[in-house]
Amino acid sequence: MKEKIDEYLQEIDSLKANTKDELEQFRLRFISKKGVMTDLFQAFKEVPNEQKKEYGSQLNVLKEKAQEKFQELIDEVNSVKAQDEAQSIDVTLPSPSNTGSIHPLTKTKNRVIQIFERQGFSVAEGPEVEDDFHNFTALNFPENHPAREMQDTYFITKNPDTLLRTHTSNVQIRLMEHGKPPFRSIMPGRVYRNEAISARAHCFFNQVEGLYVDKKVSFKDLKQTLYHFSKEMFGKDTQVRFRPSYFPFTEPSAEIDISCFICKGDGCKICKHTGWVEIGGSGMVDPNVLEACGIDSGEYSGFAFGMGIERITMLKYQIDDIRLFSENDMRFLSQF
Ligand code: 2NM
Repeated sequence: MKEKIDEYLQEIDSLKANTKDELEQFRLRFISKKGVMTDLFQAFKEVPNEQKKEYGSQLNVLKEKAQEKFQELIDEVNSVKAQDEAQSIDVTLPSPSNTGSIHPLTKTKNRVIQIFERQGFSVAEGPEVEDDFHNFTALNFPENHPAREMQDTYFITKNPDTLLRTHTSNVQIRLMEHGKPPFRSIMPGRVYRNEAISARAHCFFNQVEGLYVDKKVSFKDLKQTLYHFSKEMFGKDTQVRFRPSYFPFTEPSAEIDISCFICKGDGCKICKHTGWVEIGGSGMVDPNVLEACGIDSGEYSGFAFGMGIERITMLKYQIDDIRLFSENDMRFLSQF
């Protein structure tokens, strides 16, 4: 009997249980009425009286050990179960909302496209690697115009007739040289200029230009189109002002200013205390440009405009550094 008790004590000591099944097996063997303890107590009845005290206390030790161990095993199995539950995926939970967002420049571009599409414009695209004719010559840039020079334009070293476009006007030229008027399109896209990178300037940025060519298109049409755009983009109370300017490809030419929607004209940092902010340039397409594309400038006239998508986005969201758009910093991007 003593041997049996020692054997069971050792067995209990070394036993482990990770599952409910193993726990139940322990219970059946050492706790339940059909287990080994009942057999032992049965055998105890046969023990001679003078040995009862010794075996009795050993049996009680074994019984207590078994019950202690059983409680330990219950706690262990429960904690394994809790861990499993914590680690497993609950498919009924709502999905986490880190699904990305639309880039602020894309947001602005999409809104600009929407506003002009509602006024009858379609969207046109063209190459970013361009030749001199489509980027400069057809746009009435004189041979020695400063914008053509190395400090502004990225030329391909092996072939200076090939360059990275400095504006999206190359798309207007390609549209006009291959098609017939009327034309009513906007051209969004990336352009390149060899400028020092700072908070306000980058060597690549995005423009949206627009072109409307038909019989009897006038400056009045230009003004109405851009009035409507400005009110849709910046709010219905927005005032628009055209300021005389110069571009090689338009005559007359005008800068487009809108009333400052931050301070409503009172003066602030954004509008440098003038009450007005510049959003782009515009003008009537120079007859030389129409003729370079094979369009009769006696029969047709047109207006064109251009705006910086970064500039509009920076105004709209009050972003003070153009470099943020191309740094892919999630702390910036996730705000949109
Ligand atoms: C601007 C400002 C004014 C413009 C003109 C033309 C074209 F091809 F029709 F001559 N395209 N884009 C234009 C006019 C662009 O950007 C500030």
